[in-house]
Amino acid sequence: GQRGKSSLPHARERTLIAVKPDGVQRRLIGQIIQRFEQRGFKLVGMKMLQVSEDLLSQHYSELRAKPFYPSLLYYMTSGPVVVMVWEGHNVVQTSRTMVGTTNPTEAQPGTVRGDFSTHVSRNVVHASDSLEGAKREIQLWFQGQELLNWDCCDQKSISEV
Ligand code: IDP
Repeated sequence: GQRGKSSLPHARERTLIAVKPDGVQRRLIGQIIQRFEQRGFKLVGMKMLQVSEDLLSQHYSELRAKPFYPSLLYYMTSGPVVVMVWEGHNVVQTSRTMVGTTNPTEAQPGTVRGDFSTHVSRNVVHASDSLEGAKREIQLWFQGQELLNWDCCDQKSISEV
């Protein structure tokens, strides 16, 4: 019957969202979680941690040559971050839209960055930018057993898959 369809890959798409140290300092964790919950995504993993330089250098390996890389490392290790995995239909792309452009100067009001930030060096939140990136980042930040497969009681009202 229809029940088996809940395991279709696109309904199970996952992405990594992190509240960066500035977001934690500014007490924005709750508001950011609320946006993903109310959109209809499912939280399948979450933790607060002080990030190591080693993990960050892997997370931002593509940015190593950038002039802002040292200050990015300093900022991201300046305090705790809250890292989460969210699941749902098209969650990678939809999350990027919800988070807004990298540079808050261009971010639309209504997006996290457009509502809560003004400068690219303190843009509050991270969201994976592709399916492959999400897969890589989730494996980097989480152990398999830290991610939960659970059924949301309202799933059938949120998506037909
Ligand atoms: P993204 O976070 O929107 O995916 P990336 O280009 O992957 O954007 O950059 C990663 C992070 O590096 C940004 O979110 C921001 O915190 C920081 N960053 C990017 N460009 C600059 C810059 O020009 N100055 C300072 N920090 C930057």
